[in-house]
Amino acid sequence: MTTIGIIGTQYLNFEEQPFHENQVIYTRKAFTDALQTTGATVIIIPIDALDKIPDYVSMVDKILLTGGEDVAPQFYGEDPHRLLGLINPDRDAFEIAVIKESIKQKKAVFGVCRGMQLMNVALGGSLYQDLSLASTTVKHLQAPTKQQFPTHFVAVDQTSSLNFLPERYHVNSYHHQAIHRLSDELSSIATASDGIIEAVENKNNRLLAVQWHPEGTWDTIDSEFAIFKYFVDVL
Ligand SMILES: [Mn+2]
Repeated sequence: MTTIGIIGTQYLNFEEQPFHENQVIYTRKAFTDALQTTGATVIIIPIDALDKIPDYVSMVDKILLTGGEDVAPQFYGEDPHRLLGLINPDRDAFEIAVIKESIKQKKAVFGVCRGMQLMNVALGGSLYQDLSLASTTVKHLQAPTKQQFPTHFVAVDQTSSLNFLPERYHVNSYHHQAIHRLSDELSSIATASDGIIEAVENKNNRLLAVQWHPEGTWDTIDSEFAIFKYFVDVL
């Protein structure tokens, strides 16, 4: 049995919360559905004091970092650009410490979207605060097009952990930020046609992350469910 800990997302702002104006900690059901379908046991870990992190990480076999807010640029030494979106520095600090503790305890970490960007920042990399600051014409923010529709291609490194995906692969895309300076501790293993990094890994430290949203397609596209299977069974 493999136990996966998902770091919970927070709704803190009244105007964006549908839960009777109560602040909540939550995760997308698609994540728990996909992971439970692999046979994994899943728990949601609330954001807490940093000194609790060794306990939380020790309770699980692997960690999932989900999507959400922009990573606060203070964590890579920049001021906020005017196109920066909503941030939650408490969540950033907690998840950055979770990544470092997971490496220390030799536990695997899988990041999705913001989770990939945060992994890069945690390991010394930086982000484009908005894709208009990068030279690209590919549409990486496909909303309002639904998540079950892949919209742009990526080239997958066939020597990487994601070699069970085809070299020319089609993914959905819901990001307005992207990796700028890649961490020395990560390798780019998938890129869009404009050069934007779409997946990273560190095999020695059991780190893997994708910029797209496999939880939006896991129940309709076999290769996307295979990413969750790889996370639970292999990573
Ligand atoms: Mn993209």
